[in-house]
Amino acid sequence: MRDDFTNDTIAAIITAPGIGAMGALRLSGPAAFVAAARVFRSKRGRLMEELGDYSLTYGGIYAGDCFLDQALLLKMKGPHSFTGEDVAELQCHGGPVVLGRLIETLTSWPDLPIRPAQPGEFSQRAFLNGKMDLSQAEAVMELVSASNQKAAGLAAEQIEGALSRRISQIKSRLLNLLASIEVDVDFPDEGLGDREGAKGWSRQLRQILNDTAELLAAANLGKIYREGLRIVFYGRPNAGKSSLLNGILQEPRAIVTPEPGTTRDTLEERILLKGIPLVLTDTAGIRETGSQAEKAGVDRARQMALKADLVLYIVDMQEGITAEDSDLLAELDKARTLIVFNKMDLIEEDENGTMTAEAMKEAGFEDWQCCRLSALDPRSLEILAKHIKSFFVTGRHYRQSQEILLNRRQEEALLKAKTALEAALAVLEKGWPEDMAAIDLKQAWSALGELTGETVQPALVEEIFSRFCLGK
Ligand SMILES: Nc1nc2c(ncn2[C@@H]2O[C@H](COP(=O)(O)OP(=O)(O)OP(=O)(O)O)[C@@H](O)[C@H]2O)c(=O)[nH]1
Ligand SMILES: [Mg+2]
Repeated sequence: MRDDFTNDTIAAIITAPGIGAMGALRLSGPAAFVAAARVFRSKRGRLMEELGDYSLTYGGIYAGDCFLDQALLLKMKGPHSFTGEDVAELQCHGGPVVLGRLIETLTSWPDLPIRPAQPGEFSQRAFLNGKMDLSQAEAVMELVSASNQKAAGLAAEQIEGALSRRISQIKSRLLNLLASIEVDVDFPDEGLGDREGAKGWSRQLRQILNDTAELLAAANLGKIYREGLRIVFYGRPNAGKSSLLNGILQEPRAIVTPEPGTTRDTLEERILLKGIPLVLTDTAGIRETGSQAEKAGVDRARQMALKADLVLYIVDMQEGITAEDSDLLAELDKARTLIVFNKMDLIEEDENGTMTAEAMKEAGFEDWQCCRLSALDPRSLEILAKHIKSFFVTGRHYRQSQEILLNRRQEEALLKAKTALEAALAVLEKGWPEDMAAIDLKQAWSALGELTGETVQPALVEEIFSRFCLGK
């Protein structure tokens, strides 16, 4: 972190480059108002000191005596500003020339050094001045880069402090526990450390651990909104996997032929289905084969199925659930699999319900999720969408909980906290000395602090904010 942090004033264009209805430039730091006064003249000739601490003033911007544009000056006095410092924002017509001249002028005075801001520097100052914690600052980036409404909504909640509140609840309970253990280590004669005490600690710790695990589960759900639900089309050759993929995409993306073994490689496509972002992967039909290319495809398909959030196991209903299907299904996780009976158009309508039910029962999969459709029928899309949505949203398979968004850094910190809490619990339950548990609990505390930024290293803070865009 720079030593001159509290002394220097920074400036940057905060609107996207190019031509737009509006362009804006932000100044933050102790000299923000003095600098703004040198380039801005109010229409009514009012001086900067005469303007309210939180005010909007109409006027013009100048480079020396050269009039550049009409503008609005937004004045916000620290600490009640975005960065916590004095902030002046100049809003004018959007265009690269005027704003370019303005920033040049602002950074050209030897007697009033104003520095161009680095990417993310305004947000970094907001963080360092305690205006928001790290998880909130990072959520700002999530919000601007969100690809769908839900992800944007989750990011917005995080900016409002949803994640911070949950973390701080866990932390305060952890601190209580840690304090009572430490008291006991320091003053063993006070009699707190009897067997009852240790049991109470374990109970409290289990609760803290539960909450942490729940937060991680909620993060998994949030991750799906950010990165998409990974759905893999899986099954034997010719079942209709590629046909169904094409049906959902409403375009002939994958090659379909009546020949088994048509698809060799995996094929990935993204789509937004009823507001849920999906990453669809078509795979090679699973069978024993002499062809090297097909074999490689089959291996890939199996790997994809293992990594999927949801496997659509496609069954060719002309053949029903075969022994091979049973073997393949047995390798899958029931909670993450939807059996799709395909080619129902080839089955008599009045028979289809009983046929699929019987097939499931015979094969021993009667309690698995299933649906019936025909990949060639456009109405199938509705059926499938309904199942995917119910799988995803009603939380039959994922526990319904308030989703949160975590980036990789945050997820790692949370996992680290959980591992440390588990280690502490093991110590307490085995009746080992409690100061050993205290070491683990302190580690958990520090890992949780990394999420909100209290225990994070300054270098990491620099690194995180440098990923922000210029002007943020
Ligand atoms: N009648 C009917 N035919 C279908 C249906 N779905 C797929 N087919 C046909 O079944 C054949 C195989 O379809 P594909 O989509 O290539 O099957 P696949 O599972 O991708 O096959 P591989 O890539 O070889 O593993 C094609 O001739 C499709 O037209 C369906 O619902 N009804
Ligand atoms: Mg195929």
